[in-house]
Amino acid sequence: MSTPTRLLLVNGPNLNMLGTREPEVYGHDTLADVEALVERTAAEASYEVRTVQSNHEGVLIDAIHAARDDCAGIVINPGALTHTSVALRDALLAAELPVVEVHLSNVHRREPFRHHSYVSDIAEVVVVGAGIDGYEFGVRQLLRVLG
Ligand code: DHK
Repeated sequence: MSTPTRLLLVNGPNLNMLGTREPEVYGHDTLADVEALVERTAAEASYEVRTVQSNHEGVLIDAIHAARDDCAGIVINPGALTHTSVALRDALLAAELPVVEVHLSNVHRREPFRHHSYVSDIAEVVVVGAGIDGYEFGVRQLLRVLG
């Protein structure tokens, strides 16, 4: 089977609130802005994007499992699940796809509980603190990894 020309963009809990949620931390751009930016960036390389945002861990896990069959890689901001979820980590491992982890804020400059990620050591690239631009960079890095 040929490699699919589709990426999965995963946004975790509370990221549906982008634009209104703590704008001093997460900025003024909305989730729709993030998704449009990712779609535009991927389209430059003729990749399409499937997007999922959920406040429910199982929905994200199901989407990651499904990506195994028809996506080439995953860009993920797991939100707070970054710091808590072995289940999400295991789903990413099960998908056997390259992963780029993105955080809008610089998690290392924030509370200590945000310093550990269950995803970073299984990600190809980790981008933190670049705001919405981090997603664009993350897509470009995923495309580089995919060759
Ligand atoms: C987003 C969240 O929702 C937080 O729980 C993480 C991350 C940081 C971000 O910076 O995008 O700790």
